[in-house]
Amino acid sequence: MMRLNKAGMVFVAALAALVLAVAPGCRKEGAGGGGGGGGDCRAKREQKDRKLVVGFSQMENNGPWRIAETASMKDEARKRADRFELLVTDAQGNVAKQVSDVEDLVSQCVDAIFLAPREATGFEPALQAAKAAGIPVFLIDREVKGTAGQDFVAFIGSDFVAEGKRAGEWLAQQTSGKAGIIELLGTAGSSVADDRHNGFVDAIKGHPDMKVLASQTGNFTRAEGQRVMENLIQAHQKNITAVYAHNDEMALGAIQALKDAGRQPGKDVLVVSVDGQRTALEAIARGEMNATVECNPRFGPIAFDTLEKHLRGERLDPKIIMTDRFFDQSNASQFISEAY
Ligand code: GYE
Repeated sequence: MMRLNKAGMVFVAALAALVLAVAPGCRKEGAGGGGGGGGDCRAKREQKDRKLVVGFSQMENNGPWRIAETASMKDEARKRADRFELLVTDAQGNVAKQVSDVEDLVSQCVDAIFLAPREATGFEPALQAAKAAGIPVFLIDREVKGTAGQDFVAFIGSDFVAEGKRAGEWLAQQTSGKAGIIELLGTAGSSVADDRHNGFVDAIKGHPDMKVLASQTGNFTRAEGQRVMENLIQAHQKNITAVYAHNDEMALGAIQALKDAGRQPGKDVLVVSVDGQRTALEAIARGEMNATVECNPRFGPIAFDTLEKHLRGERLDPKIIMTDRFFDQSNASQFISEAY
């Protein structure tokens, strides 16, 4: 063991004090406020032959669409398990929790983050922390306010305005431009709800006899869709001849409310929505629902392909748009077996 005289011991103590004083400052700088230690991240990134750790911040796992999305991300990570490890967080429908989930992933020094953001605003501090730590963030399925290539790398998802437009055009055609419509909106503050509303309004604006009797949020859930629809049936009665729901879960809730009120959804009230989940395709096949614009939740393959392109230094489009199909009476039953 090394022996120290008194002067030597004083020197070692002073050195230790200096290291303690300086260390926290160094850490903050590297991690950009992530709290986990920039030094630590750098050390981790320099390790050779390691798997890349990727975070997936999911907003919630309610309903078939979200469950299918999370499963697709996990399946794809499993297929690429030689190179990637996936950490999944669930914000349980709470934006504040989702922001701190992303900040936690940053402080764990993950190599990349897939973010499925519940709402379009509120993520600025989390995105800044990721940027400062050099962690690329890919938005999947919903957008946030900000600029691709700056606040995040790219958005991967559907064209929601086009989805709303397709629903509106279909309804205009089916009703020869005459309908009393209930619109069930998605979560307030989500990019999807805004876009699906705007696309629909745009498609029906040339049809003065297509009247939106009420637009109310059902928060993308079946239970809220049903409850809101019950109230709107009371208020608008027989004037209702069509429902446009921003997702299948709300459409299925509305169908239940219509049946309970003695109406015939699919026949005296046309129902169109978005997603293409199995229970919606089954409702179309039964004739209780009329059509749904596909919005594919199976993001795993395209998300990881996009990440790999980015890691190879390839240039990415700011918006990577999925192609969606359309399901109605003519084809719904043939897609039931592959649906989620
Ligand atoms: O349509 C809905 C889900 O963000 C595109 O969110 C997604 C939407 C999807 O809750 O069912």
